[in-house]
Amino acid sequence: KKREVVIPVMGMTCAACVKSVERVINKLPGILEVSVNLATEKAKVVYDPSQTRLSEIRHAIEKAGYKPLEAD
Ligand code: 9UX
Repeated sequence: KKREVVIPVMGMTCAACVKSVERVINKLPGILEVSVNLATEKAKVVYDPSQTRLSEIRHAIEKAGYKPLEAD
């Protein structure tokens, strides 16, 4: 099973921020694709919801120092 979510993320100001967010999300189990866009301030994640919950993705973003808003 596969689910796609787009999460607005506040606080990313440079390309290294983008890489940090991508890295912490990619560490979670069952992550299939991650694409973070600095211009739109959104993280698109394709994942297996039986392995990682959306709340865990959001928590990983917060722990890295950024602010996830409500998913689209
Ligand atoms: Mo760039 Mo982001 O110097 O937390 S890494 S602003």
